[in-house]
Amino acid sequence: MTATYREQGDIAVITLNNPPVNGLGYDTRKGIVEGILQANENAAIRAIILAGEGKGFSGGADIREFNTPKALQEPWLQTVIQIVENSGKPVIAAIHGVAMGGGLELALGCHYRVAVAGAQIALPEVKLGILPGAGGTQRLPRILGLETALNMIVSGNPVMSEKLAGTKLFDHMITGELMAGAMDFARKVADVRPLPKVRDISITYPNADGYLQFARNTVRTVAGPFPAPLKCVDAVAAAVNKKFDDGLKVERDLFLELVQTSESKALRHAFFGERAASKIPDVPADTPLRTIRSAAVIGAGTMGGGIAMNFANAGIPVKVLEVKQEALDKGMNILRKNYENSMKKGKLTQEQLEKRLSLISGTMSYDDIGQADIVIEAVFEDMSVKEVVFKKLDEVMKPGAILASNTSTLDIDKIAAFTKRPQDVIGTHFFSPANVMKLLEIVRGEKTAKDVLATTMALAKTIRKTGVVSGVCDGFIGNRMVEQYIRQAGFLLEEGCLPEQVDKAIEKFGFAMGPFRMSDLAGNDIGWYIRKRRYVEKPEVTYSKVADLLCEKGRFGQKTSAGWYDYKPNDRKAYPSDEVNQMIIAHSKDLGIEHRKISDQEIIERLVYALVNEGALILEEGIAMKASDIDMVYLTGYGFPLFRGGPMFYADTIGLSNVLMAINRYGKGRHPEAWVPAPLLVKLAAESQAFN
Ligand code: 3H9
Repeated sequence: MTATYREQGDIAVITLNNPPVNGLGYDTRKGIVEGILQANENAAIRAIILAGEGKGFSGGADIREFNTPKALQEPWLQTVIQIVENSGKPVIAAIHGVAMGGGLELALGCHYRVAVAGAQIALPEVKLGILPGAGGTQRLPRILGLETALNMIVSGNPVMSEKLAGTKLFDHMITGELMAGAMDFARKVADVRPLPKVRDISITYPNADGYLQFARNTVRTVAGPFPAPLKCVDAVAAAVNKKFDDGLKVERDLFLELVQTSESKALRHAFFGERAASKIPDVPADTPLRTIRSAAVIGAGTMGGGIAMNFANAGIPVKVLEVKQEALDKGMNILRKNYENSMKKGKLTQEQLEKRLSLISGTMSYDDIGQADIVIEAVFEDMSVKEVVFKKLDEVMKPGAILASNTSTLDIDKIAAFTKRPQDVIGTHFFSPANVMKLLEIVRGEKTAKDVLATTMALAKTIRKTGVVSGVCDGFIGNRMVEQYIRQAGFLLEEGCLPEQVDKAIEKFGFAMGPFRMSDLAGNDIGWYIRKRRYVEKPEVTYSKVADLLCEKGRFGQKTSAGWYDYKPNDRKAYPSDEVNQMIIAHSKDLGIEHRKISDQEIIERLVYALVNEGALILEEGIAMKASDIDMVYLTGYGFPLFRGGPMFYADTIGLSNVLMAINRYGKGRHPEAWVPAPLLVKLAAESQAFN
């Protein structure tokens, strides 16, 4: 039973018991209704308490039921709330932990609410691309006022229960044990009539229409491609302008509309994808973890410094090692500047800045870092340099320390083999800027111990990253795929595009930045360095040579004020470059290619399907454990548009047979070798299946 009923003297207690967060799935909804009816039938019962078992009252509707028949199976949540509200005996919601979404809506349908401090109160539906669909948009403004309610509904952000003490939301704050306090309260109000109902409160706000118009304008500027935030305003407007039941109807219609949108499906995919990423089939959730109380980072460059900040931000002391005093001083200065910039933007107080800086210390001696629980190497991307570092780490680090490499492409197994403890070696691939980007690719070597993997995944959570496990291969999940994307971008230049056209098309699709602006930011020399290695190691892989020509001109990107675009001092804007465009056209002529007009659709398909096809190979090879892991890598590390749910999810929405058809069509173009369809894609398309 996911909702249990018991009687304690003259009080009935209905307890939601549907782990992990008491989601209001079909069985639970049915249980609540049965409990309310049973309590009403028993003349000895004077009041009913509704409470949650475990970590909270309720996290809301069971998201897993969405788009399944069960979600709409009666009793629907609105029906449940109606039955609660119409109960002849008072119903008291006893809240702890979380009251979110449908959970809060259920509480709003009760006649009274009591809570302990520390509970998160929210209507977070907007974050899932929907709106509160069980009366939340109608009842919250009645009880908290128009402005506070609208802010909560449009932002979806939680407010702590103690902050809401004194508002009409809570009739009583309980300082002791929740259930004892709720019992006392229930007995006090048991005979009060009429029963108070939130629906009966009227919303008073001077010039509400003006305020709603202002809210609409503000929300429009921040909602981007997501329809839900504006619909939230519409639903709240109905609370102001319509009778309660008519407002409920407006809300219900908007909810049903939003739940079907691809944006909402993508957001829900990302929500579950993030949680699924932390589950590793052969590493049980109860694997004992190693303790991480201190850290060290090798290299005080941009990456090393950013990585160190992550530890300091999480309150973990970290030592940064450099071989030269000058480099160390430079790195530590940049770190301080980064924190000072955050402070100037109001994101950090002086006290927090000092605290964080006090957790970071510099050293030039390996002996100083030997006692760290984890060390992350962030030195130059070259195997011989890694060899020197890891041999040294093997000498100095205490037994049991985790030895991690921030390599973005190199073989972790080879790196592990430089030590006598390969079981302690793992890849932790951060993304630049490492203190900002959410993604952490965690590379599991052949010999990486399970507890090292589990500890590193837990560490990712501690430092507020999305940890995604990748197997060992050149470039791991993210960079291996992006190579195909960049490759297509290069071929597009040869065939008729200019950098600006490619970037604009893919940015319109929703990417944060097109491939050429991205390369200019990262440094074109990095790709050049990798390609030079490829020309020797994998001569069969074809590339457009146009990027090499660019680098031969010293146009490495923003850092040299010239890359695919021109840059002006102190201005990050990319200005199309005549010199580069002429170079591209001349190169095509040399190859005997006549420039043709290429549509935005072709650009988007070639870039995105190149990702998808490589993603399918990565899945098939077991480098990624599941398709949603690939999506999480792209959503959190590569600026793939969130509202499209990641490359694999996007391919699913297009239909894999359509994707395959396009791939086969592009395979008839100039570079068939780049369009060999992944066998997994072919198989799934034939079976009308999806990746996710
Ligand atoms: C809604 O209510 C619609 C209504 O307005 C209208 C209906 C008609 N359902 O985050 P965690 C799972 S929409 C099912 O790691 P935490 C989650 O997948 C809903 N499952 O824990 C994970 O499972 P697993 C509005 C859910 O302690 C486990 O719980 N509500 C739901 O860090 C632990 O999750 C929301 O949007 C759910 N509603 O944080 C709340 N929620 O262990 C979304 C979570 O198998 N949830 N799970 O991987 C949250 O924000 C956080 O989960 C919460 C707990 C704060 C509750």
